Amino acid sequence: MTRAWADWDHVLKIDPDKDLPEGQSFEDVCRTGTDAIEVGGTLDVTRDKMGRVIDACRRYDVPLYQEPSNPAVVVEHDSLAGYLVPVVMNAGDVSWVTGAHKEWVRIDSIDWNRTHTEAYIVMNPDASVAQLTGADCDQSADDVAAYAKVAERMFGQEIVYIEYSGTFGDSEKVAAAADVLDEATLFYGGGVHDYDTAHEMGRHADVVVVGDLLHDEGVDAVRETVEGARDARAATER
Ligand code: 1GP
Repeated sequence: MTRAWADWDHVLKIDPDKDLPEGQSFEDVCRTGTDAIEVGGTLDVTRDKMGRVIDACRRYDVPLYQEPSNPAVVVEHDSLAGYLVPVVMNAGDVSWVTGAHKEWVRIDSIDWNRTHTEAYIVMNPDASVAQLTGADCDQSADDVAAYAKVAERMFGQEIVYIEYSGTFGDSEKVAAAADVLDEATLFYGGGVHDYDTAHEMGRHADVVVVGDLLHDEGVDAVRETVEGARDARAATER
């Protein structure tokens, strides 16, 4: 089955705990040209905050996904295209591999057709996600490639996500993961802030994820990153 993300170049991640720049609306956000919106954050996220962002975005024509950081913030909403649930391959705390998931699956109402996982490789030790999950971020390009292969071949993951949240990462490590993946879609996120950074990571990753830029700089800056990711895809003809 072909998944929606096979055609994506760009994802915008909205942190429900952060505001939009003054004067900007969720309508502006949904018109940036991004292929999909993920609603999720690591800290201080509640179901209410999640719900508010989903409500504000749902009338526009962009697929909306929730990325829940734990089962307590999962929002059931018909307007969601689905749930992208993180699994952290290099977590020190096994809760982030199977523990939180084990609690979630006790709920009877899970819609498995709309529930998918993302195999994170967390690479920035200063990021909240690294600290929360106890991730070992000291990974060479070979290590990253090996984790990517484990995710795809042993754990059957359809999305491998190299996460440098808050800082721009090492494109050689992203390229190393891209080289070993066959079927899985490679996401890259972290520190993408303009056309050039989006283009650079978009040359290796299938999908460039942009987060903080929206809250810090706003929709025009995001639009530039959409162009960078698209042009990179066109140039590499993936
Ligand atoms: C965060 O990968 C995303 O989960 C995007 O990172 O906020 O650094 O853009 P930034």
